[in-house]
Amino acid sequence: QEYVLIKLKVLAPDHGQDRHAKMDALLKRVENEGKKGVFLVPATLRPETMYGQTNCFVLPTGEYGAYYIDATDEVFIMSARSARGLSCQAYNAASDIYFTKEFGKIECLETFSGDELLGLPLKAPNATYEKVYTLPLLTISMGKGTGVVTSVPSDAPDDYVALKALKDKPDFAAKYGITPDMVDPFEVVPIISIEGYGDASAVFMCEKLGITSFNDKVKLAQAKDETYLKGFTSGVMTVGPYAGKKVSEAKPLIKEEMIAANQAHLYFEPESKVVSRTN
Ligand code: ZZB
Repeated sequence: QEYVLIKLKVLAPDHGQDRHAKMDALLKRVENEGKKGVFLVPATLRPETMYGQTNCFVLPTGEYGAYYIDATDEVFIMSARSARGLSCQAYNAASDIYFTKEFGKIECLETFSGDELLGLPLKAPNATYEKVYTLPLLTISMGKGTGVVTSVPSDAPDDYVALKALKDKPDFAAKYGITPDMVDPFEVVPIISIEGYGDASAVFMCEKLGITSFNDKVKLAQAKDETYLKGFTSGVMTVGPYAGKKVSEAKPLIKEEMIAANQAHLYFEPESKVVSRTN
């Protein structure tokens, strides 16, 4: 499975939350050492949807690490499992450069619980919003991708349901230290138009199937499958430099551009069956 790692830059925590002490210290250390920044690195199959990002998700009880990437002189926040995977992969196959100096070895500078990453401000590449926040998502699998997920509620039904729950239930959000200003300003951004589904297919499908929560598992899976398929086969971009182009044509172009701009990298992992056996 080929994923695209998207680099969301961690900005200085701006809510005075005690749980951000470790991140504050890491950001200072990275700055003092002249390294190029700390990034949350969600794995996605839909790089063309990054215009619609409204937030990033982590699993509150998940375990994450801050890993030093020699190839870019940056620090990536991801699961230990995915960091190990990355340390075995080429950063640039053509020039034989690997992500880390030593094959299969990666330096962990700090560890974080998902909770310690919640409420962090981030700069997300291609996003319409200048700054987005890290929010909780309880259905994240730590055995897939990097354990970090970027949120596109216009085109991902899971993301729409999760963001809506945090907006509609301030008590639920408060339980995770999420304040209204981290969710309320972030409206769905329409980015892809699909005939018969409007310009925010995930919202359309959730409303059509009457999905109100994560308990509607079967319907959510159906909504996800249908938006995936329709988005790719008949979606047309409505934003960005490829507005008017079909998703199937724009996707590889946007992917290559993001990689060339150092906003994204390729990340490979074994097919899911193998992943679940080894985890
Ligand atoms: C942005 C995005 C925009 C995504 C969209 C989907 C959609 P798959 O097919 O099951 O491999 N994801 C990535 N890692 C995880 C994880 N550890 N736990 C839960 N979800 C994860 O799914 C890959 C997609 O699932 C990824 O692509 C990511 O969300 C999420 F408009 O990134 B995606 C209809 C889906 N649309």
